[in-house]
Amino acid sequence: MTVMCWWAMQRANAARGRGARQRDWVMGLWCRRAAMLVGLVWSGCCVQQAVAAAFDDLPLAPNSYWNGSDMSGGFTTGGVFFPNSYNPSWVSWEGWAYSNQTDNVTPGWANQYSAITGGGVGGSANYGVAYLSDWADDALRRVSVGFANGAPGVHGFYVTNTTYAYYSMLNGDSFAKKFGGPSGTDPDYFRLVISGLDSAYNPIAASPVTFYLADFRSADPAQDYIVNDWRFVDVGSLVSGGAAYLSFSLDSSDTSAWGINTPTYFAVDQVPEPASAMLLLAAAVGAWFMGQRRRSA
Ligand SMILES: [Ca+2]
Ligand SMILES: [Ca+2]
Repeated sequence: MTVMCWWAMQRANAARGRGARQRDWVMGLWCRRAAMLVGLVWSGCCVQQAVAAAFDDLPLAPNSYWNGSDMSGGFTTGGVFFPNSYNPSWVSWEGWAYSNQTDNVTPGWANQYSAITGGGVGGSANYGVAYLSDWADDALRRVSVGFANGAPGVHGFYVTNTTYAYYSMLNGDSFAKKFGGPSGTDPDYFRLVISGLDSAYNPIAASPVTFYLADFRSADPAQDYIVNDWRFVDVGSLVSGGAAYLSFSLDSSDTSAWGINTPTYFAVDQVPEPASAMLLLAAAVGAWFMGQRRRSA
């Protein structure tokens, strides 16, 4: 809109010499209103950006992680609380951790805090790591939405596989199968299911959002994949549907009597949402245009 406006003003300026001052004035008024509207929308989206959980506001030594061993029960980034349960007897944890580890080549549980991307979204150091087994408490699955529930538009976050889960699915390990099986044709999948909950933790009407961290269901082997980059997951339908919390669970085609065999981990990160980047650009063009107008007035 602002770009169109700028183009129209250039046309009007070119026509100024031919006595188009009236049209120029009307267009200027319209453009000021357009720029103001963009500014308002932009400031609205910045409020949402400010609460985006990017994990980079959390202190972390190089090549390390936080897994709840301080028994604090969770952490907050960008105003969003991520619950954690740590068991000192077993030296084990569940729920949400955060990490800046970069090892995307070493398979196995000992490398459970690394994302397969080797870092956070957009070159950022920190990212979140979730470990949610079949038996994880509901309270450990829930994360507050982080912006006003009912807000329309594109809302979401970035997700990828952990190095541990990625290589387990790619090659198989002592617990889990190689995805596709020996023939490569087994229709395996590993997916994240995100449900919207209201403030009393009841499911909202909007359908859960499903994201495939690996999908071998296609009959065409070329379509089979295991995610190894950051992918945006749009949960706008849950936010606009009134979700106060998002509840995360994992689902795999590879299960046994003890539950999911695939390592039940995923990595998560956040950056300004795609719609915000477009609005930021529009606002910058609008601001430049207003400056031009003031100079020429
Ligand atoms: Ca980050
Ligand atoms: Ca397949």
